Formats: sequence, C-alpha cells, structure tokens
Amino acid sequence: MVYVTPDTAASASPRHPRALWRPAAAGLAAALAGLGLAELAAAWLAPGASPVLTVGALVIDIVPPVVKDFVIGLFGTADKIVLIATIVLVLLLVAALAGILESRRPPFGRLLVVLIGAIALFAALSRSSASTLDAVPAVVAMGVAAIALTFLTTRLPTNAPAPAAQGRRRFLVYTGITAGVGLLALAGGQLSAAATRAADAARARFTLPAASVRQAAIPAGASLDVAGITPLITPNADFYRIDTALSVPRIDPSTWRLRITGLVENEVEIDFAELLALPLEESTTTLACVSNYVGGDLIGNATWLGYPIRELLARARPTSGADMVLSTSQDGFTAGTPIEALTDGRNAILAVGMNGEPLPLEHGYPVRMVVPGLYGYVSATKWVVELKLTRFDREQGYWTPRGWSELGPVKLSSRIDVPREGIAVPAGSVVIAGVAWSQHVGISAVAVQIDDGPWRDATLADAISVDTWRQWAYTWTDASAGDHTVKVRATDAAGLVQTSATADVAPNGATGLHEISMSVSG
Ligand SMILES: Nc1nc2c(c(=O)[nH]1)N[C@H]1C(S)=C(S)[C@@H](COP(=O)(O)O)O[C@H]1N2
Ligand SMILES: [Mo]
Repeated sequence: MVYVTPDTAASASPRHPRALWRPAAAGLAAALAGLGLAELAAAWLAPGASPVLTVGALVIDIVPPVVKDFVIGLFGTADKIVLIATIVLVLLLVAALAGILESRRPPFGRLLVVLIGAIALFAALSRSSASTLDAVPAVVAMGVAAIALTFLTTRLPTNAPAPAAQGRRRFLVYTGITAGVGLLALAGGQLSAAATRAADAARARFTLPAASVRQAAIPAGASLDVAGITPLITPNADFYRIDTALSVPRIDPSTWRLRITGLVENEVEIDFAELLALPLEESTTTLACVSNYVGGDLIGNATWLGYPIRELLARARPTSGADMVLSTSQDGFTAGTPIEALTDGRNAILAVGMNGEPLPLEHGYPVRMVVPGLYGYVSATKWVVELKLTRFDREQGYWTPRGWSELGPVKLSSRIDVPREGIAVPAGSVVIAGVAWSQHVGISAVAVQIDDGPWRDATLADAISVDTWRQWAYTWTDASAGDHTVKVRATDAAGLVQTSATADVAPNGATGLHEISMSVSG
C-alpha cells in the first residue's frame, strides 16, 4: 500500500501537479456513504431527524424573512425542493473540498467533515421535540464520512509511473464501493421512510368503528382533585413504550391477518376488515411492564377497544393438551400467555383502539393484545399476527430464556406521585397522593407512613374496575418543618398487604414499598 503525503507525491512527479478530481471523488464518495447511512439510521431510529431535513429546517429558521419571501416568490411551492437541492449541492461541494483538503493538508479535510457534522447535530438537537436518539443520524454521518475520507485519501494513487495503474484502479474500486454503499443506504432509507408515511396515512384515514359494548361510564369519583396527580387515563402520547423493535413495524392494515394455529381443531384466519366488523368492546385496563421498579413509570392506563380473544379461541377449538397461547408479532417478538387468562372472562382482547384513536404505530398498530393482570412481556403483544396454541413445556415466549419467568402476573403495588420526590413543600397541610393497583383483584385500602409514625389510611378514589389502578390521597394536616420520608402501602381486595420486602424487577417484577423524601419548609 502506498501512502501519499504531499511530500512523496511531489517527489514522485514534481512536474505534474496531482489531479484534483481523485481527492474530490474521495470526498464525494465519503459524503455519500455518511449521508446514505445517516438517512437510513434516521428512517429506522429517528424519523424526523434526517440530517438533510433538520439542516433544512435550521436554514428556514435562520434565513431572514426577505430571503424566504424572495425564494418563495421565485419558486412557489417548489421552495422546499429547492432548499433540499441547495443543501445537497452545497454538501457535495464541501465534500469535494474536504477530499482535496484531506489529501493535501490532513487532517483538515476530516476537520471540515466534523464541522459539517456538528452543524447537522446542532440542527437535529435544537428542534423542540428532539430526543437523544435524534443525535444518531448526524453522528453516523460524521463518523462514517470521516472514516471513509481517511480510508480513501490514504489510498490515492501516486504519480509514480510503475505501480500507478494498479493503484489507480484500486482507488477507483474503493471509491466506487464507498459511493455505492452510500447510494444503497440512501435508497433503503427513502423506501423505509415511504413505508412509514404510508402506514401513517393509512392510520389517519381509518376511523374506529363504534363499540358494541361500551365501557361503563367512569365514575366521577375515580379522579381525585389533587394538583399534579397522575391522570387516571394516560394520554397516548405519554403512555410508556417498551419493545424490542429497532424500528417500529409499519403494517399495511389491508394486508394484516391473524392466524390461530397449533393445537386447535380448526385453524382460524381473520383479516382486519373482518375483525372490525365483529362486535367490539371497550374496556379500561392498566398495562404494566415487569421492568417497572418500585415507584417507576412503566405503567399506564387506557381505554382500549377490541374483540375478546376468548371468542376467537372458541372458533379455533383448542385441543385439551394446550395450556399456552404463544402470540407472535410481525417483528418476531413472542409472548406466552396461559390460555386460562384469555378465557376466564376477563377483558383479554385483540385491541384496535386506544383512548378513542386507532392504536398508535408504536403501541402496536393495527392490532395488539391487552390482557388485564399480566405484565406486558407475557401478554401484550403488539403488531400481533399469530396466536399459536401450544404448551408451556414445549415453547417459551421471547423473554423467558432471557432470564424472566414464564408466568408474569402483575404484583400488588402502589406509588406516590404527589409531592414529587425531593420537592420542598410549605409546612401546614400537605396532600400526599398517588395510585395503587392489584389487577384482577382490586385495591381495598392504601396507607401512608410518615417517618417512623403509624400507618394512616389514605382516602381511596372510586374504582373503575379491578383491572385498573386506583387513585388515593392522604392529607398530612400538621406537616412540620424539616426533612421527612413518606412511604405508601396498599392492601388488595383479598386482604393481602403489600410486602415491604424488596425484590428486583427480574425475574418476575419488583416488590417493596415506594418511599420518597420530602422537605417541609418552616
Ligand atoms: N411486538 C412486541 N410487543 C410487545 C413487546 C415487544 O417487545 N414487541 N414488549 C412487551 C412489553 S415488555 C410491554 S411492557 C408492553 C408495552 O406496551 P406499550 O409499549 O404499548 O406500553 O408491550 C409488550 N408487547
Ligand atoms: Mo415490559
């Protein structure tokens, strides 16, 4: 391998200044690779953080209105395309420049790449809705382009006559491969982004059918009037999200099918239109994650619209040996649910609606499972496409061989939401409030302990049902100045008192009492 520095190049051929096009091509290929992989990463991981589009948005933000008006006047509705084309053009010019710089004055080409990457990073993270994942595309672009640039510019052919042809050919091949990878990734990213837009559009066009069985009206007394208390129904946008999907599956509902297979007398297949035509039922159910630590927020409560799974299982007629339904997601995730939990009369449903909307894409659109009383990892398969009747001694859901129990009933628990941990409150009367849940059993009492004082009963809000969390509140009427700890403990309707013994979230859910520290100011 011949490494070219300005000195060796000059001595190899003092009279012929090296051609500029090769380093420029190296810069272009490196930029294509960086940009292509960044767009792919954006499409998969951070829709909305495409470097070209976020830089475009930044440009729109910073150019003076006169320029904006001028451009819009000139190009009309094509202004966005002109903007994107301009950004890409400028980028390619800078890339060519970076290639030339890197070949003559390393590492200035790389520095230029890092500078452009930093602008893209700033553009991605300065948006109001930005999350840390949005940094990924810009960082990918910067890293890939810098590495590819170094790789290619150190393989520039020399002007020495003898091995030159070979070196030139090799350089061309490397540059071609780099550019090709970039173009392929770019195409892949565009296809994937188009699929997302199509799924979004299909979801937006689709209106939920009316429920045949409405959720009984939620009692007015189910929501306590306490400032800062967790809302009784979790808005979709705030609902926790847990899944193994690197990119959210985008399912075209017109191609969606659910198959019921395995130990059944009659295999059943149902499509989306058929599912929607069935009498759908509304039910409010709390969904909790087994990874929710004591006091954590991997739990939410929604009103779901769906069809009872027991009805579909009845059509399939499971054979007597079956004791598990292994549900499979379109992305390969599986959950093993006891048949009993799906057939014992609780609201175990194939859900299509969440709080009056079609399921959001990240919560399983078009169809997911919701089973009251079981942690999500053994029951709540999103993007579900198959229910296989089988046996616990034959198959395992996704998380079981990874250190989690095969059964995952939700444990009795409670949480303090008000006041927030560590918040200073004025002395006098302090309201302490939160939620408690014991799905499928119900909550009968909640008690609060301040410091080492006696346990005192909190007031319970009305219950929606045994399958949802229940709000509670306790007013500490004579809060004295100083630092205090507050603990909460729930009792379920069967008389079980929440244990103070702590257990880790693995293998089947945390236990222990939620405790907060509170400083009361004098
Ligand atoms: N397809 C699929 N479904 C899944 C999962 C997953 O990883 N993939 N995770 C499960 C887990 S662990 C939980 S807690 C719930 C979370 O559902 P949510 O993201 O709608 O809150 O989904 C369940 N369904
Ligand atoms: Mo979970």
